[in-house]
Amino acid sequence: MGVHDVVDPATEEVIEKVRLASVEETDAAVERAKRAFPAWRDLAPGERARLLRAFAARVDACREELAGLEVRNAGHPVAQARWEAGNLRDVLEYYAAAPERLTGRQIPVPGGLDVTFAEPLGVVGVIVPWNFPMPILGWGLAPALAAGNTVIVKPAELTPLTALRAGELALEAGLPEGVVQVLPGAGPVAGRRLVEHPDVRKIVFTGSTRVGREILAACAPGVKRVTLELGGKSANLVFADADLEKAAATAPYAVFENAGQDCCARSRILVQRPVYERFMELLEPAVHGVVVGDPRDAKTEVGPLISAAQRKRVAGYVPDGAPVAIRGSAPEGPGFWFPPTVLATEDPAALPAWHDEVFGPVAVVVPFEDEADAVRIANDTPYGLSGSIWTRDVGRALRVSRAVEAGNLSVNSHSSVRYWTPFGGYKQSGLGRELGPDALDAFTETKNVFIASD
Ligand code: TXE
Repeated sequence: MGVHDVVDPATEEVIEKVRLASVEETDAAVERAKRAFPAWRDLAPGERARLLRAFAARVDACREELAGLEVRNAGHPVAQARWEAGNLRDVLEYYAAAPERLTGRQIPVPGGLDVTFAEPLGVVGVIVPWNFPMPILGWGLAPALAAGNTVIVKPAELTPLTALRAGELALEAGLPEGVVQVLPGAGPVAGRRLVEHPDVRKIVFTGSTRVGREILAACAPGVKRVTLELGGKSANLVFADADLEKAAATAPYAVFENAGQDCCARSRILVQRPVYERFMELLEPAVHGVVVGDPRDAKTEVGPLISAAQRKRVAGYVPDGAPVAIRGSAPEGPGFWFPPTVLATEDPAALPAWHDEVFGPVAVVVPFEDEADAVRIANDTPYGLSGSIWTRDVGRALRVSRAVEAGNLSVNSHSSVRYWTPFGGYKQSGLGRELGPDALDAFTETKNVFIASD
C-alpha cells in the first residue's frame, strides 16, 4: 500500500495524491465484483442496455470535466482530451446495443434441439496504461459489461484520475454497486493480484510487451482468458506514385500525436527512393508546423511526455551523433518536453530507434527500392500492430496490405482505431482483438446444450 503523487506533466506539479490498493484491498474488490455478478448477469438485457446508455450519457454530460482532468493528469492537448472522453462515451453507447443482440444460436442436429449460449465469464480485470487512459478503459469495460460481466479497472499509477471519475459516473448512472470498480494500484501489487486471483476469470491488458508476456505466463496455471494489446513499431510506406504532399503533411501526426506515446505510432517511415528527397523537403515544414506546447491551449497539437523517466528514455534514442534530419521545437522550462525529431539513414540496422518502440516523438526515415523491399522491411520487426500504405495503385494497396503482418492497416490514411471494427496486433503486438462486434466473444464463454427429443 502507498500513496502515489499524481503529477501534471506540463508543469511537474503534484496535483493529487492517490492511494494505491494493497493485495487485501484487491481481494476485497474481487469479492464485491463476484457478489455483484449474478444479479448483473441475470438483469433483463434491455435493462442492462439502458444502464449502459445512462452511463454513456453521464460521460457525455461530464465530457469537459473529464477532458480537463486528462489535460492535467496526462498532459494531453485539450482538443485531443475531448476526443478521448467522447470515445469513452461512444464505446459505451456502441456496446449498449449489444445486450439485446447477444442471441446465441440454434444449430439443426438430429435427435433433438441444440442451443448455443453466449454466457458471461464473471469478474473481468481491465489493466490500463497511461497513454490513452479513457479510450483504453472503455474498450475493455464497455463490451465486458454489455456481455454481463462485472469489471475491476486498474488504471496506470501515473494516470488514475479520469478512471476514478468514470467509476463515479457509472454509479451516478445507476449501475449497481460492485459492477464497475476502479482500483488504483501498483502494477506488481494490485495488477498482479488481479492476474493471479482465481476468481478473476479474464484479464484485458494494454501495456508493454514485457509485462504482457509476464501476464500471459501468470494466466497459464489457471488457463485464464486474456486479451493483450502490446507494443508496436508500425511502418508508414510511401510509394513513388503516392499523393506525396498529403503523405508528407500527415506523416508527422502519425507518429508525433500524443507525443509519440501511441502503440500505433508510425515511427518507421519508408519512402521509395525516386521520391525520397522530395518527401524529405515536404516533411521538414510539416514537422516544424506541429504545434507543441501548453496542453490547455485549444490550438496545441502535441503536449509533453508523461514523466521525467519517459523523457530520459526517449532522449536515450537520440544520442549525440544520431542522424537527426529534422528537429521541431518544444517549450523550455518545467514540463517533460521533447521536440519532434526525425532521424534519416540509409542503414538503420545499428540504430536502436529503428528497432525499439520509443514511445516518444522520434521517427526514422529510410528509403526502399520496390514493393518487395518495402514489405520485407515493414515485416522485419517482432511487432505487428498498425501501418499505413500510401499509393494511388489499387492493386498495390491490396497486395501490400495483404503482405504486411499487422492487425490494422490504412491506405492513404493513418486511421487505426474505429470502435466499429476490430483492433489488435499480430506477433508480439498482442493476442486477441478489441472493439467491433467480435470483441463480445472475448467476454463470453460458449455453452452448447443438447436436449433430446425422445
Ligand atoms: O508500461 P507497463 P509502462 C510501452 C511503451 C512504454 C513502455 C513502458 O514502450 O515506454 O511500455 O510503459 C500495469 N502485473 N507501452 O512501464 O508497465 C501497470 O500498472 C499486472 C505500450 O507504463 O506495461 C499499468 O497499469 N499489471 C503501451 C499497465 O500495466 C502490471 C502502453 C501498463 O504498464 C504489472 C503503455 C504486473 N506485473 C506502455 N506491471 C501500448 N500498447 O500502447 C505493470 N502493470
